[in-house]
Amino acid sequence: MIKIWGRSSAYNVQKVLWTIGELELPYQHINAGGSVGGLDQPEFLGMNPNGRIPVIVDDNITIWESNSIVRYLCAQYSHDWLWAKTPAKRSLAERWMDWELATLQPDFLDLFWSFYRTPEALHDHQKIQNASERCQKHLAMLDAHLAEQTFLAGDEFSMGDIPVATSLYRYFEMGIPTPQIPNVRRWNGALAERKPYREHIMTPFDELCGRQTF
Ligand SMILES: N[C@@H](CCC(=O)N[C@@H](CS)C(=O)NCC(=O)O)C(=O)O
Repeated sequence: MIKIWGRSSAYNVQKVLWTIGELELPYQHINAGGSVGGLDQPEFLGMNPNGRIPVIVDDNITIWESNSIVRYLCAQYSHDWLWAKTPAKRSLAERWMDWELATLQPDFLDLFWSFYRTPEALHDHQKIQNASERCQKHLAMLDAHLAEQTFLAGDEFSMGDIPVATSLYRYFEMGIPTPQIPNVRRWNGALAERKPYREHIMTPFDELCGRQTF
């Protein structure tokens, strides 16, 4: 059975839980990180020398980096459903996973930390404004892409939807004004019809509000 380490309020852990839910895989969830800690323990560092969550163990393989775990699970268990068979078709999903990690996430995390995880009295309004504008630029591009197709990689749900949508749930729910992005909203609405998304992504994250540790 797959074992996954990581607190369920961590959005990188949520990507993996959502994927496991889509694939209906049995798993054991071990709480780690956050107020539970444990990431600096030798046993945990032996699995992930970065001391970060999520980590999974499946049979004799240990994997860290959330998007790599999502890729592994889809390749290993989705029987060509979430993991497209041809490299060309797969690249349509993979680019959005890499875009999430390299482009959206740095700016979104900047916004999330400066707006949501910093106590209001300590807000740096210029920093929030700058991060918000960078996110809006990314989302305008995403909205234009989704004007042309139902999901990120085409007309069907794929692994490419998981990382981006996981970040965006927080963007929409953290209480900051958001731009008009009707196609992104429509896509989000379609994802909210999926049970694993509702179970693992549409969950409260208020334990992180104003909290600058972990
Ligand atoms: N790029 C890594 C980032 C991992 C990461 O930064 N995880 C955060 C949670 S989202 C963490 O370990 N935080 C420490 C903690 O929760 O104690 C990934 O995608 O897996």
